Amino acid sequence: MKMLINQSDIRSFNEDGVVILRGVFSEWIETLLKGAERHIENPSERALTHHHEKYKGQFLEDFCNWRAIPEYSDFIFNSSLASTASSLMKSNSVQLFHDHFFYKETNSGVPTPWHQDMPYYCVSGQQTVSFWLPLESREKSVSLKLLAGSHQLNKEIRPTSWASNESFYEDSEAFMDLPDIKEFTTKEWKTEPGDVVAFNFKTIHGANANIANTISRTLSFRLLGDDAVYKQRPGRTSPSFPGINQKNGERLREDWFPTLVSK
Ligand SMILES: O=C(O)CCC(=O)C(=O)O
Repeated sequence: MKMLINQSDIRSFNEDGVVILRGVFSEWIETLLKGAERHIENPSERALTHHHEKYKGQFLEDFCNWRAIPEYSDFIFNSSLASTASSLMKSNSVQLFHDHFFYKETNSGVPTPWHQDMPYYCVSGQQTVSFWLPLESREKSVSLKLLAGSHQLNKEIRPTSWASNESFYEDSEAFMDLPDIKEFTTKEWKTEPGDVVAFNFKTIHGANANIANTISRTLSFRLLGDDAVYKQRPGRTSPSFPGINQKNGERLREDWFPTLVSK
């Protein structure tokens, strides 16, 4: 398979916790758009919507739909997603964690707050990667923004509910507050369909609100490497996996989280 990334991309991903890869999934955009259209017509019962009182549009997010949307599973199993993840994470194995869809209607006005993904998840480990794939051209001001090096903080950031800003778990002592974002270099790019922003689950990131007259659809595919294992959190995770029935330190069950690469 054609190598889509180079050593400098791998270095940036590991040092900064984020790298942009230009045009690597261009040939999959038509398929993913078809999937996103199917998805928006049939959101799952896990979908959440967010509104801003001053704006008309809504922001919908939905999780774990790769089994229901054939275009997503085609992409996951047949594109270079998994081999790219293996190179970036320097991992012999790659396991699918889940997909996450972000659909922002025109003038939805709801920002994605600064956060780390990891503390919302039932996993721990260093070898993790999310691929944030915008399906339309995105100006820098409405693209993803990430804090370089924040994946190396030695405590996780306290997760909060995006709707109420309340702490997600009762045992919130295990977490730290969001650090001063001015102490980090912010990475953000104008993006085109086919580009992907790859980042570690611990990299702090957020996005400005869509106040434009254009819709914004993005898919994030979350993948796990060799050292990623199950972690019991002090409450319900997001996404939640009811009935997962796993113990701390176990590799995630293969029947729910298929292995995509195993060297
Ligand atoms: O696109 C967004 O608004 C947020 C994306 C995000 O938080 C993620 O992919 O983890």
